[in-house]
Amino acid sequence: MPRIITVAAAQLGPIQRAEPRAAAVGRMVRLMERAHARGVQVVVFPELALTTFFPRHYHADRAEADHWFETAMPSNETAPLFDAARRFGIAFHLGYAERTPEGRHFNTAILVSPAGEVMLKYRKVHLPGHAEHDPARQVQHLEKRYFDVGDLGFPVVRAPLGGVPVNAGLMICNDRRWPEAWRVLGLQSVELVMLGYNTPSTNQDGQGFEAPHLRVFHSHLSVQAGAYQNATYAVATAKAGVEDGCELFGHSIIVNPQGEILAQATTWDDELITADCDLDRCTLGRTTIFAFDRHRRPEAYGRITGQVGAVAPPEWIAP
Ligand code: CDV
Repeated sequence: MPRIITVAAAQLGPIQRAEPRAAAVGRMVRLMERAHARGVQVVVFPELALTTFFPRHYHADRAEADHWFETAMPSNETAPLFDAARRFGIAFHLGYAERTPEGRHFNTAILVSPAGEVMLKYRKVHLPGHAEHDPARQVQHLEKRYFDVGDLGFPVVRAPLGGVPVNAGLMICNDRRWPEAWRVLGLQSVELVMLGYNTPSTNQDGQGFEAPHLRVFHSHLSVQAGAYQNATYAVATAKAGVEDGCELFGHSIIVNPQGEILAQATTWDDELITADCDLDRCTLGRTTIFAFDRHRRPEAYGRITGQVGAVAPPEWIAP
C-alpha cells in the first residue's frame, strides 16, 4: 500500500510582545482550517509558536521570564488547537516554551495526534546565543539564559499520520545547522523531520558581514543537505516578519529526500504551504548511497562524540 501523506508548513507572521497567546492560537486555528480544506494530514507550526521570540528580551531576574512558559499542554489557551486537530482529523507539530513541575525550562516541540495525544516530544539541544546581557548587541539572544539543554536526545517514533505509519522525528531551529542532529535521526530511519525556527535576517553578533540572502541560503542549505544525506522528507517552518522590531526571514520550506524544495513560503505573514510526500521515496537513498549499514565507518568518527571544540592539527615537517 502506498504511503502518501500531505504535509503543511504553517508559517506564522510576527507575534508582537503584547499579543496574547489566545490571538496566536486563533491564527493557528485558522491555518488548520485552511489545511483541512487542502486535505492536509500533518501541520507543522514554528519554534516558540505561542509568543514572540522572547529570548530577545532580557530579564535580570530569570523568574520574571516564567510567564513566557507553559506549565501544561494543553492549557486553557492552547486547547482550541487540540480541538481543531480533533475536528479536522489533523496531526500537528507545535513549538513552545516548557516549564516542568520541577522548575526546569526547555525550548520544546511536540507532535500531537488528531485525537490530542502527544506522540513525540523533543527538547532543543543546540541552544544558540548567550546567558548574560550583551551590551554590544542591538538585539539579545538569551536562549542560554532561559533554557536548559534538552534531555531527550533526538527522538524518532513510528506513528500513524494520515492513516499510514511514518517514522517521524523532531529538531528545533539551530539544530538544523548541525549534521550530527540529522544523522542521529537518520540512524533511526527517520522519514519525516519536522522543525520550527525563528531566525533573524541579520547576524547580530557583528563579527563580520553575512549578507541577508546568505542567511536564507544557509538555512535552506542545511535543511536540504540534512534531508538528502539522511534520505528523509523535512518540513521547516518559520516565524517571519518584523517582530518587536527584529526582522525574521521566513522562507519556510518542505524538502524531499533528494534535497529538492517542494514548496516554499513567499510572504512574511501567516502562510500555509503544502506538499504530497510519498514516504517510500526515502528508500532509494537509504538502500544505495546512504545505506548506513553497508557504508558507515563509526571507527573513524570518534572525534564526533569524543570532543567538543576543534583542536589544532599536527604541523607537517619537511622530511
Ligand atoms: N532560534 C534559533 O535557534 N535561531 C538561530 C539563530 C540565532 C542563528 C538559528 O540557528 O536560526
